[in-house]
Amino acid sequence: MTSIPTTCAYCGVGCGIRATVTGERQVRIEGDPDHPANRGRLCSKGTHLGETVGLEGRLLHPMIGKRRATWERALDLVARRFRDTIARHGPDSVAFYVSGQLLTEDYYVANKLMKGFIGSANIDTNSRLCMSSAVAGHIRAFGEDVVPATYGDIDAADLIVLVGSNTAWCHPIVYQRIRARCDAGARLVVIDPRRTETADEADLHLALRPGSDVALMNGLLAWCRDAGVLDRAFLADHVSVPDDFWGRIEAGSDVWSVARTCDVPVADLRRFYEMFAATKRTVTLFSQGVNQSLAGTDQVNAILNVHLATGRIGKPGAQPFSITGQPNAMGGREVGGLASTLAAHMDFAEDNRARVQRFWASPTIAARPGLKAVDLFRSIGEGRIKALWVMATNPAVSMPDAGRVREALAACPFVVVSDVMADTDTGAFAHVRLPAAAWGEKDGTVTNSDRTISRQRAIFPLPGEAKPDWRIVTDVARRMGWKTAFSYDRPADIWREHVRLSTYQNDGARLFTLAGRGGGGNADYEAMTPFRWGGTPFADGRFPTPDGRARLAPVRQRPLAAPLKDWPLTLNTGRYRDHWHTMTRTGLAPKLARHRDEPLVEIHPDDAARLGIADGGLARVSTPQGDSLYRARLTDAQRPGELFVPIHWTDRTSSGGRTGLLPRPLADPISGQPGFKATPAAIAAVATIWRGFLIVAGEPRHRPESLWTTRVAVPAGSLWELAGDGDPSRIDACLPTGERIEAIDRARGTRRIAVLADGRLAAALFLTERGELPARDWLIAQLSEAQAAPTILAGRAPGAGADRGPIVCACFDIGLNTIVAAIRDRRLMNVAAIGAAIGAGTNCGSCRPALTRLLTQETTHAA
Ligand SMILES: Nc1nc2c(c(=O)[nH]1)N[C@H]1C(S)=C(S)[C@@H](COP(=O)(O)OP(=O)(O)OC[C@H]3O[C@@H](n4cnc5c(=O)[nH]c(N)nc54)[C@H](O)[C@@H]3O)O[C@H]1N2
Ligand SMILES: Nc1nc2c(c(=O)[nH]1)N[C@H]1C(S)=C(S)[C@@H](COP(=O)(O)OP(=O)(O)OC[C@H]3O[C@@H](n4cnc5c(=O)[nH]c(N)nc54)[C@H](O)[C@@H]3O)O[C@H]1N2
Ligand code: SF4
Ligand SMILES: [Mo]
Repeated sequence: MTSIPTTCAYCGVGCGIRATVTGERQVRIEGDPDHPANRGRLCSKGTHLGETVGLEGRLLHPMIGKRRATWERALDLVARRFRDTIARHGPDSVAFYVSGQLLTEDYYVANKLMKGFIGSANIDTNSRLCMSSAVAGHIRAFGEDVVPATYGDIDAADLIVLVGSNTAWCHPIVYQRIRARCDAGARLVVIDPRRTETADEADLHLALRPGSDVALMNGLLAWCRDAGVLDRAFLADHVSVPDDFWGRIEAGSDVWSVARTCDVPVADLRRFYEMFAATKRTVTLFSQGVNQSLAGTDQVNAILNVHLATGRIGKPGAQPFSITGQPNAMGGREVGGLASTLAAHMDFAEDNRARVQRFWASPTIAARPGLKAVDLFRSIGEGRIKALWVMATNPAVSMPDAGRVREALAACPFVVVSDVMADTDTGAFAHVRLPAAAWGEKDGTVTNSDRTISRQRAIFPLPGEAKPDWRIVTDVARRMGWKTAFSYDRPADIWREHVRLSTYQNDGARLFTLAGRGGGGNADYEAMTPFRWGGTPFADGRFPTPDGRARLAPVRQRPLAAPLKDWPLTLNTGRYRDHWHTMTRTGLAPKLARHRDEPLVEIHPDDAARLGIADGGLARVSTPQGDSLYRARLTDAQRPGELFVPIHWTDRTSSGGRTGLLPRPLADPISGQPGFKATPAAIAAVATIWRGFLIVAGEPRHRPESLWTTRVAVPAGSLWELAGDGDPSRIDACLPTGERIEAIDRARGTRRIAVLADGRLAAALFLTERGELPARDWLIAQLSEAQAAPTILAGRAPGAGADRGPIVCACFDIGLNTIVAAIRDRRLMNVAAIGAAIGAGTNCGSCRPALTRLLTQETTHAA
């Protein structure tokens, strides 16, 4: 068996994987020791990729409406409807909404079709929701969207600052690299309103008021100037400083004012400023806490200003570092797949348009930027866009004000969705659904956060009638009449064209170039090993602006709105460690489902007490846009007045947790990126009469409908958490047929029903009004036993058996209670000792921050 080198399906860290096919749709996943991004390591999501490659839930044939169709008919229909709409209403009446989860080759052809052949720039991407403030900030400061840093800079840094980034959960392998550097003496500062697991391990955590990052960074810049650590020579030779710059920065930037604006202790603020001023080798990594704000671009520039003015850029260990979310967020930026860019890091300037049109030999070229995501969906709702093609993204869930987005999709005369899954919230609105090849079936390239381009390779044959995205787009383009321009036979053909465009009439004005990477034939493409483009940008102090100088941006902190009477809280949204976005893939992996198996609203205990919200109870979060239910978790990791909810739950998996309904459809005026991290909101407790759960082999006969219903995959079946106020016996109808054993205790309002089929557990339903509920794990394990235990209705093994608690270590299935018991009984003092004793944390390492927290908790507890 030979292993195939490929790249992880998930985050922008871009880890290399070695995949060994071990059977029919079965694969062994190992970290690639030769890949520069991860050197053999993988986090929990990458490690468990093999659990997500089954064909369960896949879309395997084109569908027109609810009917299966041939590719011929589906492609003809898509091409005809787009052509007719353009003929009648002009090129701007159609749009593509694409994704950082497409491969570069897919992205390239979609962009070429829309901008060069349809002649509109109405192609935007979920990167608008993700990276566009960083893109706009880079262009404003550097003249081009170039990330100067590499992961190697982390290894060389003495101070690492994380702004608005829960790196331990969202970029776990970068985080392990940061930890390794900290073990070697570097210090870590985390700037995040929440005390995340990332913040838990930091030398300093600044739990700033949401949206106050500009004040914090301007304060730092003013401090550096006063401390005499500005790099005067660098500023004089390489940076343009607007006339009124220092005056604008300094107003309100003394530590006392900043501490007040940011609501952080002055002493902590000073400590951070002193550390930064004293440490030349500082890397500042930032992600969505910075980008996803109505002032996102200013926040990015506030960070870039500090690095430019102190000369901490383009040098080993001294860099600003925007880390990307999706596996190919960077590749999408390189092909120019945002509505606001044209192609290959060129904008819509006349000479660029002419150049790209010449290169593509295209009949037309978009004259101006197209609609950005929020405006795009608004335009669809207003009937101005009449045909939409969505590829590899789930906007009915992930757009802000998703309720309006759904209305727009429902009203749109023609919606095409290319997805790998049959049943998604967005697919429900599609007139045509096209089956795309998934990770493990597709071939192409991706670019990670540090500009490293790697191959993704097919390890399985295409299932059913699925086709790669580039092929689907090409087939439609040819049917629309552009046969020669889209005459690709393989991703390598597209790659070579992409390489040529990057070098086409590029005298060095554009740093993005893949010169020398398109030679050789298909064999070279097949054999491509990871490489980084761009060398060490800015090392020579030259920037890709007309005068070669970087630019400081005079950004000011915008006034922070006082709490509104009806919406007094601030709603923050983000990610969980083991879930990926709308869970269409990670939702298939039982090992990933249990770290957090329900959508929680995290709330400070003082707020909860005031509002009568109990830990573990249900609560309704509402905003002017919509409302949704969550299970409440009380935690002082939240600042008072603020709530945090996850983005992962959808109609497919839950009656609650519909976070997309809540944020405002407002965006940063420069980048168009929505402000997902701060929405005025309210919360109220929701009473239920009973609660419980259903564990079933496979799926229930139909979905158990109750006020609170959430589903996760478990080995051999599914687990449904339930709570409601109606008659609980309704739920019985979901149970499979078989031999029933029941215990009904009316005094406690408890119903326990087990269904056996040939002695095996087929389902277990446990509901109660006042009583206790058993831990789920033992019952879940019973699904995999040939013979159900006689104590099934007790919910635990004969002779007890301790509840291992919620899963902390996803690799070895180790629960919180097991870990705490081990720490106590065996007096374990550190993460390594826990690993040696029970194995937790020794594989992917994603749970190490959680283990550290448990150790601290236990030592404080013991003291
Ligand atoms: N496990 C997992 N990993 C992922 C993903 C996933 O779905 N699951 N998705 C990937 C993608 S596409 C992305 S974009 C990245 C995102 O990665 P991150 O940006 O790390 O993730 P988020 O949880 O969205 O938000 C980061 C933090 O910003 C903080 N924040 C909120 N408001 C503010 C503020 O005003 N100032 C500051 N300084 N911080 C603030 C939040 O409290 C949160 O902890 O993760 C990638 N990796
Ligand atoms: N409130 C709030 N909302 C947010 C965010 C937030 O922090 N808060 N974060 C935003 C960010 S940063 C992001 S990146 C978005 C992510 O949001 P989405 O992009 O909507 O999330 P995914 O679930 O990754 O959607 C990808 C879809 O593509 C499908 N797919 C997977 N692989 C392929 C493929 O190869 N081809 C095709 N055609 N389809 C494929 C999957 O099945 C899935 O349906 O959410 C954004 N929305
Ligand atoms: S850090 Fe995890 S999710 Fe991200 S690329 Fe690496 S293995 Fe995949
Ligand atoms: Mo993202």
